[in-house]
Amino acid sequence: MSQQMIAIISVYDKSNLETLVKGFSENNIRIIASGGTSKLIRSLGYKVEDVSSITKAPEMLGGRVKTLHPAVHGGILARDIDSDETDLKSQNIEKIDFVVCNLYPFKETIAKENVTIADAVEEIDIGGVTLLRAAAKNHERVTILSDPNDYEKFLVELNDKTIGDMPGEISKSLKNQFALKAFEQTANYDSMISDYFRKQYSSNKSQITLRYGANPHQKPAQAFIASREELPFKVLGGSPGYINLLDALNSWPLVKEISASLNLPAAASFKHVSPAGVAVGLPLNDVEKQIYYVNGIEGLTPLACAYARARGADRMSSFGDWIALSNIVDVPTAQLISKEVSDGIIAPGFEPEALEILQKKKNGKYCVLQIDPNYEPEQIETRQVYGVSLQQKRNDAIINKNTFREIISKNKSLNEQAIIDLTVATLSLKYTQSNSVCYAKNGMVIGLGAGQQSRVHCTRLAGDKADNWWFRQHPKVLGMKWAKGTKRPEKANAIDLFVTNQVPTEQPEKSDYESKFETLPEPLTEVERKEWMSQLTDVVLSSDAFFPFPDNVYRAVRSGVKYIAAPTGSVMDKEVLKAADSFDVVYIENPIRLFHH
Ligand code: 93A
Repeated sequence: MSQQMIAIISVYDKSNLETLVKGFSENNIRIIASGGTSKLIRSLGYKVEDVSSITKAPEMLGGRVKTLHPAVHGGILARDIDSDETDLKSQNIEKIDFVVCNLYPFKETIAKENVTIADAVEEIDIGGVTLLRAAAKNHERVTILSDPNDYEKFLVELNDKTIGDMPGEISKSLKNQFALKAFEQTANYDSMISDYFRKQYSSNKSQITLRYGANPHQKPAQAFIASREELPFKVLGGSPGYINLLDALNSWPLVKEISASLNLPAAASFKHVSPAGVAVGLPLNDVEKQIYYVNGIEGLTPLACAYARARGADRMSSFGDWIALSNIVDVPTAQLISKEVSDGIIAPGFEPEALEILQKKKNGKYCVLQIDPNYEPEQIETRQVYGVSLQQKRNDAIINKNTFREIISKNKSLNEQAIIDLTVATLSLKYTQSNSVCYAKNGMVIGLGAGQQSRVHCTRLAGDKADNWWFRQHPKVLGMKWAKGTKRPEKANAIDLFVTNQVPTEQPEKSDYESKFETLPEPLTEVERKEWMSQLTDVVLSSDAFFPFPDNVYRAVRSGVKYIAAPTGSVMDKEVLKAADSFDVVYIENPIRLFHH
């Protein structure tokens, strides 16, 4: 390294440049720079050569080719090995030791109003990115400075003659750090460019602009996929919002997986990125038909039954839901949906007449998404929270009947229906905001406690919902005489007050409640409640993580729970199991924890 060291400088952002150039000259480093940069250095009174002095070629194409030349890139990329030395010698190229570069302001340019594609194209830096990449690639030998804020730190080492064997050597750790920064810069730069052109050339294919994010003031907002030419879904109606897509992309895999595990059509009714109802298409009895508002409808298909159950489980929560269906949507299912207040649907396909029905909903604004059923997301998923990227392998755990083999209670009898219900409940938890506990029966979720910080609160919330579901089937509810014109959601609200023993006694709420009925129903007595609850049996319960205390079991059995699936690992496992055994509950150790956030 007895030869004079060489630095090549090509910077758009010329801040701090004088300090750096001064440092280079004091260390007798030869400076080569591109047009504008060399002009500035010269005007500051420092010695500088133009890039053309080594390339023997002028800058051309209006600046599009400034540094793109073997004399530059050969000089940067050459290693300290004989074959590279021979190549350089034969081409009369000198090694470059320092590269200083920052890029054209693509981001700032596209942020300007009325920017044209031609404007944007001119701001795509090619030579600079190549300088950054080449130098970063060869960072074992070359130092790459891509940030004017790093010049001082660099000069401290440049002036420190104790680093390495030769003057001018930069420590390995600083070279590594600078190389990483350059790689991050080119990666970010490229993603800005592809983001811009995705919006220009692939709008409504691999990218859709959203009205806003989670809230109306969160603009701009978009959805896109970089790994495919098209998003995995097509918009067949309306325009999805940010939360719609969160619902769609959580509810679709849920119904897909339930259907694959049980070989039955599945439906989900989502609100705020957790299920309000989930079910498979088992036939409905007369009471179920009545409480799910599908009595009198002929020709209910298995898919229609699945949706009727999913929608009917917790009608208040499902008001304005997002629907996911595992199968091609048929006319009877579309007809059921057309009568409900709902925000949108995702399904693998639609019969033409069914699609027509759905496209008419909400004055044509009903959001209809068709998912590619063969779409498989990438294994690694990334998201950003408060500027920090979080990355994990997707939760690709398969839940099926094999999940429920490890029965650790004394009672070990598990029947087919319980396995169906456990599969529905457990898969539902996989796509529910944690903590979560789910009660299921008859192939459907009947109570789900989501997003509670305490597990027993989930168990209580879900249990209370299961109880409400059961009380809605009480003869006093089935026999309610409604005032003319009372709408479905109003009925759901009144029934909820009635079954939860919260019939209003104060005005104006009392009159409001009473106005919904033609004949006011007699409240359920304590005896009637007890008697009715004793008939709720064979309920399954699944928990997304272990029970820390037996109180969960005590609460669960009060809602007819006979089967529990939960992970173990609590210091209280024995106590929990003892409690389950004391009620003859079948307790299954689910080997997989299912937190979801
Ligand atoms: O148009 S370019 O992509 N072609 C090039 O060969 C090239 N080499 C460096 N732009 C190029 N650069 C960029 O020029 C650098 O990344 C830097 O941002 C800018 C510095 O130009 P000047 O020295 O003329 O001010």
